[in-house]
Amino acid sequence: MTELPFSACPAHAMRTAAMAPAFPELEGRHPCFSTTAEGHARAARLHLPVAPGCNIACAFCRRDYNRVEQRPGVAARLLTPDEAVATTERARRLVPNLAVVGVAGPGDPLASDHAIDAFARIHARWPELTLCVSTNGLMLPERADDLAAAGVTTLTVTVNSVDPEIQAIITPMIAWRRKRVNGVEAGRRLIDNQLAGVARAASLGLTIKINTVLIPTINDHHIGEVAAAVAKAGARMINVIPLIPQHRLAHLKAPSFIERHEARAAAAKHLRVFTHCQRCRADAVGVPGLTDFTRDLYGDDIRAEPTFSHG
Ligand code: CLF
Ligand code: SF4
Repeated sequence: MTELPFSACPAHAMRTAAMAPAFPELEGRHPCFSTTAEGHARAARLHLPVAPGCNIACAFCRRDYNRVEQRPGVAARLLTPDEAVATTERARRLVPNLAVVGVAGPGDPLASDHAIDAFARIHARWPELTLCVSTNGLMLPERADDLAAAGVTTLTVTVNSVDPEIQAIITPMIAWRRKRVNGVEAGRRLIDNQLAGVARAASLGLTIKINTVLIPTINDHHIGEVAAAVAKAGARMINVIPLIPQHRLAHLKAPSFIERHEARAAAAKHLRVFTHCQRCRADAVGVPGLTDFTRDLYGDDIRAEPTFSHG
């Protein structure tokens, strides 16, 4: 197990510790739905990299298989649903405070059946584990019921814009009903599905967080509108994630401290803001930002495969 340097500054830790938990039933039981520093540090999560492909093309997404990079979209290897069950069994022995099993990539968990298959098997065997998924939301209206039936109770949807013109810059292309859709039409379809999917998942009782990638010059003036729209649809929290400039957005700067603060303040008018995000890998294991069991769990079993991801 590797101890990671704790990244929150003391002032931040004091401020968040002073606030009441957003979800008392999840506080200390789910690192990404705990809103106090103490609650965040208590429970570990296991990410199972079972999602092979993606159905949209985000301009900032560069998926990769390697052991070194700490960011979304990266995993050492892909797991089959069978391997995911065996990996969960090993992780339960290795990680004493394991409470959450999630799928957050490397591709989109709803672009194939792999994640839902893995969840159903894990839920049947260990119903006490909280199951968590992070998706781009394109397939959410169709798959929200399947997620709930498979035992998933916490959901993250990445919503980067609620304006199709802005979305067309961030995600210029999607695959919808076996056809490629481009530009503003793609943006409109993605946003409509995300909001309808959030509403459906909320009606099924899932607890929903939104991840919004803060992209300077593209959506930085628009974060409050995103937060207002997703709150209306049924989301309960938002996580504003600073862009990692790469792929087609490699020319942009990562948002500054002030830009991040302003975006979170705009979001906070509508939703509770999550501030402990560590931009995890798709195969991360441990408490985000505090402990890392990835090497203990996977050893040196690295397979170079084509790259897919979710961020
Ligand atoms: Fe994983 Fe995401 Fe579930 Fe957490 S991560 S699927 S909600 S169990 Fe958490 Fe990591 Fe940030 Fe994600 S710190 S990148 S928000
Ligand atoms: Fe797909 Fe996620 Fe990458 Fe976007 S960031 S292309 S949703 S894997």
